[in-house]
Amino acid sequence: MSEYFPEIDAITYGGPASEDPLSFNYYDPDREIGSKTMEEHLRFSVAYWHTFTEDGSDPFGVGTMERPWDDIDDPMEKAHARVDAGFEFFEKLGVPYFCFHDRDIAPRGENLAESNENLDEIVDHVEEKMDETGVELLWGTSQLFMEPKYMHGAATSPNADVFAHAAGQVKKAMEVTERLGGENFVFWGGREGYKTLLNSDMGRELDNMGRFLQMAADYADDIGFEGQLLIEPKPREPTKHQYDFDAANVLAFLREYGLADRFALNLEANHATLAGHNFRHELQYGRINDALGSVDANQGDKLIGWDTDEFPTDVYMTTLAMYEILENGGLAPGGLNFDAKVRRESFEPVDLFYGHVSGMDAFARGLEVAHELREDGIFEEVIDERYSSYEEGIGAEIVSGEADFDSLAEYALNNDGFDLSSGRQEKLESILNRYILES
Ligand code: XUL
Ligand code: CO
Repeated sequence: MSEYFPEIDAITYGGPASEDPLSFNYYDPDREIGSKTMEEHLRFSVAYWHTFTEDGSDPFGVGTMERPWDDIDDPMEKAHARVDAGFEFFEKLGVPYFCFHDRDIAPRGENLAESNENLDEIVDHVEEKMDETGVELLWGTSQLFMEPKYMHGAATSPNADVFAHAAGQVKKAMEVTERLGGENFVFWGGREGYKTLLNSDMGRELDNMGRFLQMAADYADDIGFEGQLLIEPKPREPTKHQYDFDAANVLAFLREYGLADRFALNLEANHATLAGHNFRHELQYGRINDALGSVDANQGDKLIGWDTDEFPTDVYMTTLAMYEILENGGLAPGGLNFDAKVRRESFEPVDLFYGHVSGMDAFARGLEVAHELREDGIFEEVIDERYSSYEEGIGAEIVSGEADFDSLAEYALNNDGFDLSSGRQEKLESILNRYILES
């Protein structure tokens, strides 16, 4: 069988001093951090779409990528070549997982039946490669946004035939995810949202989205899919008002439709910043609501107003993300999926390796620092102290429910001193920098 990336050897750990950019400076899969190895903490996954089907086109230009399967014309033959190339890539990089959309691993056919046939043929091949390499499926998902039929949305389309078609597509994608032992199944809203209320019935669309997700959860039960069901929030893109705007909005939706026990969140860094939050905010919001399920690891560019899906290299961000993930007790059965693509100017196959190595190292370093910060109780101590007035006296009465407005007013009328303390933000930021740079 041909090798698709012959110029690349397996990427190994070289240590912080290694100057080889095709080695890891920090990611040492078997190294124990606390009670787990780095590999177990980080659960890295490669996104099939960005790595094997992305062509580098943007609204201003055509594709730029040079890929080893470019010369193959037949779409099924090309899909098979991508599977072989994909598993060679996963093995050389040393990632335990990958993620896919139904339509990125196999080409769509003339109709749903033909698309399903294509998918079955490619999934047979994927299954063989999974058995051969031991690489596993973190999650599968359905691509419900690319084809013209989904122009008005899928579950929220005003056209019931489109709703039905989307259901048929998701049913099949769930079946193949189950067959491949996928640990999660993701719903990203795609075009679920609207451009104008002049032609949209928001209430009806939300009800339909609730119905669709209920049917999906029921079907997961029917086929015995034990993986986690995940919703991936994202604001503003591609529609103006996306229904799954951010973590808080998705949780409100799930509660309204009685779905909160069935779905957790797949939180993406670039989606967080597009929603006007930083990544840590979204992760913590998910965590405190017992809904932090998995992560799409990437970063955006604040000078560009769209989803640039860059590889996550910002160690400040990865440190705080790993802090939340450790606070969450880890991500399993979720993981860190690189929903990230190389720039269209980085068109050579080797750039796919550089991108992933830099992202894996940034998260591995973030894990090391976050672990140290927690071991030393740096923030915990400050936060506990900051809220200590709720541990005794009137604060304890507020928390226990003993206090009411009468008793609080009575207390306030007789209390004219406030023992306020400094927030010490600057001191904490300086300690955080010291840990990132020195620990
Ligand atoms: C879109 C996005 C998707 C989902 C899966 O912005 O992030 O790739 O992760 O559909
Ligand atoms: Co994503």
